[in-house]
Parts: sequence; C-alpha cells; structure tokens
Amino acid sequence: MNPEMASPSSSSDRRISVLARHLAGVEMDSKNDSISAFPTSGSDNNSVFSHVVRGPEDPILGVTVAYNKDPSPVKLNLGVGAYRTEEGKPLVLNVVRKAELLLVNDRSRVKEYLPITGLAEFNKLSAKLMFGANCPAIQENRVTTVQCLSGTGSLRVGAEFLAKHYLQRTIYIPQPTWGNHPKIFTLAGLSVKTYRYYDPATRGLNFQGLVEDLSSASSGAIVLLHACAHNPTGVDPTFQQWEQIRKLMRSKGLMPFFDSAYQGFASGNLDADAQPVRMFVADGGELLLAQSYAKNMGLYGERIGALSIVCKTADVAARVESQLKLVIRPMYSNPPIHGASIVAAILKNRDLYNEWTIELKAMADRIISMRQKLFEALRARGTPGDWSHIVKQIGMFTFTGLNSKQVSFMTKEYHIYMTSDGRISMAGLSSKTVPHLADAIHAAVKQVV
Ligand code: KET
Repeated sequence: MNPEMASPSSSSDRRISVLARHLAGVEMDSKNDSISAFPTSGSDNNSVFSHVVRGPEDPILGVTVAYNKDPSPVKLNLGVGAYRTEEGKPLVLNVVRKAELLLVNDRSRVKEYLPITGLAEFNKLSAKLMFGANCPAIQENRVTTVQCLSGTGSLRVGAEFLAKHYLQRTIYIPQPTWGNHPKIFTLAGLSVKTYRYYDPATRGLNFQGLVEDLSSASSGAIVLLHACAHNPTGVDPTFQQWEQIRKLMRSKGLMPFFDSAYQGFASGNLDADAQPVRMFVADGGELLLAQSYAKNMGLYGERIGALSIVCKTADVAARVESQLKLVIRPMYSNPPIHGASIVAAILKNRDLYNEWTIELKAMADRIISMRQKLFEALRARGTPGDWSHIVKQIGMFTFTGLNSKQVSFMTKEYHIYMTSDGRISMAGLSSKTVPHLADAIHAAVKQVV
C-alpha cells in the first residue's frame, strides 16, 4: 500500500476513536455527579487511571525482578543473558575501563547533542566490525549505519523504516526466538509470521522445516535471522546450511534482517561469528543488520548498538539514511554519546582492540567450560536423559528441554531463576554454583513430569 495513502485514513480513524472515547466520557460524567469536573485535580481520590490493569512482568527481565525479591542466600539468577564472573559478579571489561579513562581525561570532549544518526566514527567502525575491513559494499558507500539504542533500538528503527518504505510488511521470525522480537516488529507496524527452526526431538536445527517455510513465504517477505548464537536455542546453521539459506532467500527476493547480539560469543572469534552476514553481503544483495554491544563489550546499560542497511548503490543508501533520520528524530531525537565513544575508542585503537578480543575470548571460554562442568555434574548424578546438547549448543544459553513445571519447581525448591521455556544463561553460572544447579535439575527431572 502507498504509505501516503495510508496515513490520512489511519489518522482520521484515530481522530474518530478519540472523539468517540471523549463523547462516552462526557456522557458518563453527566450521569455521575460524584466525578469531578476536573478529574485530574487532587480534590478527590478518583484517579483517571483507575481502569488501568496491572501488566504482566516481562518474561525475561521479570525473572530478575523475582530474583531480587528472594532473600535466600543460595539464590541464582540464570534468567537474563548477562555475563557474570566466577565470583558471580557483573564484569566491566578492563578495556572498557581504559577507554573510559581516556575519555574522561580528554578535555576536548563535550556533551553536545550527537547528530540524529549518532557518532559517525562509531558507525563506520561498527559496519567494519561486522562486514569486514575490505568489504566492497563499505568501500562503495552502499552501507548506511546509524547508531541506535542497543540491539533492541536498532531492530525497532529498522522495522519502522521497513514498515514505511518496504514493499512487504510481513516478517518471518524463527520458532522459537528471543521473546521481544514479535513485540518489536508488531509495534513497528509489521505483521509477524514464524518459520520452523528448532526440533525438540533432536534438540537441533529443523533445517528441512526452515527450508520449507522460507520456500513458501511470499516473495519479498522480510526474514529475521540470528547472526550467530541463536537465542534461546543455542543452535546455529552450519556454513553449508547458511549458504543454502542464502541462495533460497535471494532466489525468492526475501529480505534478510540480521539480529547480531552475540558477535564473538559463539566461537570466541569476531570474524568467524560474522561469517554468515558476510556471505549475504558478498553476493551484492541488500539486507538489514541490528548490532548490539551489550554482551560482547559488556555495555548492557549503556544501550549502544547500530542499525546498518546495505543497499545496491551509494545514492540509495544516502536516501535511505535520510529516511532513517525521520524515523529516529521523533522517537528519541538522537542517541546517547557515552557508549558510542567507548566503543569507538576501543575499535579504532589496535592495542585496545586486541585487548578486547582477548577479554571476549575469555568470556566465551568460561561459558564453554561451564557447559562442560554442568554436563559432567549431571552425568555424575546419573540424571535421566541425554544432556549432550548442553555441550553442543552455542553461545550464552542452554535450551535445556526442562518444562515450565520443572522450572517453577527449581525456583521454588532451589531458588534458581530462569525463563519458563527452560533456557538457562550459562554466563550466569560459576564452578561454585554448578553443583547446586545440577542437584536442582536432577530433582526436577526425577520428581516433576
Ligand atoms: N537480540 C537478541 C537475540 C537478544 O537476545 C537480545 C537480548 C537483544 C537482541 C537485545 O539486546 P540489547 O540489550 O537491546 O542490545 N537478550 C537478552 C536480554 C534481554 O532480554 O533484554 C536475553 O535474552 O536475556
């Protein structure tokens, strides 16, 4: 549909519904004398919001809320994907501390607004990090990159741009996927469908289902792909499978929208984890990419990420960027400066960059060692079932296969907090807490069906 046609009718619909609500309110007021003529005044206790019902907690972030309320000394939060040290503490990377010191000591830095598109240097370096130093699309200025509010904000801005300017409004997301995806895309105006991804029987990729579903997707549809370390399953396609997915998608004109929240966390190597995205860029086609530095630089609360759109020509890319600015400006005007400055300081300096890759690898390795430890602990207890998926799965999470009843049992009896789909954040585990988790899983599997 032509977006110019869409807006007048939808805005008139909105006006009519506001008017209808207004009239209903006036009628109610006139029937009920006890309601003040000025309901927002403090003269009575009738809140204009009294009809508001309590919303549910977020399925992932709500786990932390519940965890924080638990006074137990043995409680363990394996809900949100946030890295913890062996001591169970959040980690600020050394290289981030160094970059922050550089920034603080640089008296020429000011706190002016950034441009709508963010810190230019950060944008360039982010595109290079994912697409590679010698990427022709970058050299030909066919990529536009805008700084956004971490991965979530990048997805949202990309989705709003697509809803306004792309020929298709349907986006296919994997089944299952990160719980926020359907909400982000629906609220941005896209219509969400799913493609088969995970096979619970094999605890692996349902490649045939994926191929069938993408083959029957309508031409031009958008397809959300996890760039690496699929959340929540920890199951990624092989490079050969990626190549088949690429060919299939390009032959049907499907639009790839990559979500990269874990670059470096899958293999421990930033370039290796970028490979699937680079395969799609190398064929000269178009795509979108949402990047997050929350996990791989440990910059969670700095809300720093980027949206890149790879286009066919520099001219198109420039026009696309001008429209991204029109999406961003009324949403949050322009992005925050601090996180972008940290990332840029690290990415542009060879020593700091190298130091980052070492720290990143150490995080990835610690997660892998937790996989091994948990697997061995379950084997030692003789826990019924095949737990080899714990060591096979990739990235921050293990998709255990535990059901929601078993999860609530573990929370109630063992004070272990995780999402109800049975996902555990391996990054929240330490050598000290593995036995406690293994005991809990063992009891849950034995006692709860
Ligand atoms: N994509 C994926 C796949 C993802 O797992 C997350 C975060 C994000 C994007 C967004 O992250 P941001 O902080 O906006 O850069 N996932 C973890 C945290 C969360 O749910 O917010 C999680 O799954 O635990």
